[in-house]
This record gives sequence, C-alpha cells and structure tokens, in this order.
Amino acid sequence: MQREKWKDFRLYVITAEANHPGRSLVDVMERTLIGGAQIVQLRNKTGSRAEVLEQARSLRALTRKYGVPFIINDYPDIVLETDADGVHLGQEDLPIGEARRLLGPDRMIGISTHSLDQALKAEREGADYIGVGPVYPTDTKPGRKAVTTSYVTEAARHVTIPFVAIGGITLGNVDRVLDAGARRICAVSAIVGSEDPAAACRSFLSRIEAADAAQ
Ligand code: 3NM
Repeated sequence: MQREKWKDFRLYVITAEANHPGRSLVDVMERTLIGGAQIVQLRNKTGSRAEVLEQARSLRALTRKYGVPFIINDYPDIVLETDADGVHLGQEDLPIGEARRLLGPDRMIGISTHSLDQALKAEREGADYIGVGPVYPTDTKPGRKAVTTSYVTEAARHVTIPFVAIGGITLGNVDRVLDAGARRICAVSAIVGSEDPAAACRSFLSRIEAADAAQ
C-alpha cells in the first residue's frame, strides 16, 4: 500500500500562519523542508474553502519537490482534488471509516487523540497514525487541557500504530517528551514562528536522533 511508505517520519510540521506575520506560507514551509521536516500538514481553521484549496495546491507542489508527504487538516475533497497524501481529522470530524471510503486505500488518515481510549479506538478503526496531545498547554490550539507526558508514556506502551506527540513542544522541553517515550514529534509555533525555521527543524531532529541512539 502506497501509504505504508510514509510512516517513517520523525518530525511533523503543521502550518500556522498566525505565527509568521509578514512571511509567506510557502517560504516558511520551504524553510522547514530545507531543515528536514518529514511530513507537512496544512491546517487552516479560519480561511475559506477557496483559500485552503489555493494553499493546498502550492504546498502540494512544494512538498512534491522535496519528496515529503503532504496532509490536509479536514477537507478530504481537497485531498483528492490536489492529490495530497492524506487527511488529518479531529475527534469531531468525519469518522475514520468514512474518510477511508472517500480516500481509498492509498492515502494516510491521521487523527488527533487526547486519551488512550481515543487512541485505541482510532487504531481499531484503521487510522495510520495518531496525534497525542496537547502535551503542554498551547496558544496554537487554545482551550484544550494538556494531557501531560503521562499520556505520551501510555501511548508508547499501548499504541501499536505510529503516534506523534504534539502541543506546546519546544526545544526547551522536547527531551522530556522523548524521555516519556515519544519518537515522533510535532512542533508548530516553535518551528514556523522561529526566526530560522530550518535551524529549528535541524535542532529538533538532532534531539530525536539522540534519543534514538540512547535507546
Ligand atoms: N493539535 P504548538 S495541539 C494543532 O493536541 C494541534 O491535538 C493538538 O502547536 C492536539 O506546537 C496543536 O504551537 C497545536 O503548540 C500544536
């Protein structure tokens, strides 16, 4: 299956335009790819469908140039229209089975989870990966209670599909998240809001690699 080949990512980056006023989406995301981002998600919770479609087209072309999978938050129709590699769902979005029916066997389906019960349900329903978070409180997804590193440890023990720790992760706390058992990290504001997104990606990757080597 085509989607199997994308599961090896370690560093997952999500767009967040509010974090880089005055700098273009494509420019900032290209910098993350130069720095080694291994999967890119377009997340636009406020724009129109037309805007999301336009951004998806640009990021599809960019990620293809770097050979990196491209995921879109919601909008399975735009996934198909732009030939993206998958969709990312929230707990309130369409069910995984419905997304699979729409997208077929070759595209990835990821879903945000905030408890082990949700993680195990996602696994049973055929998700390709899950998000585990928010590990720490974050302004990028306000109003959601932090799950702390104890959920990361539970996921590491009980979840068999790839899981990516997310939410409030910075270079200042990523080692604690890795120590708790994460091997895939998503950082948003700490990367796209950084002065130098490429350098931020390189730093995150070297921390993840160090944790791997210490295992
Ligand atoms: N999803 P930052 S936390 C988009 O827990 C998103 O499901 C989360 O951004 C979840 O790295 C989050 O800036 C925001 O905290 C992550």
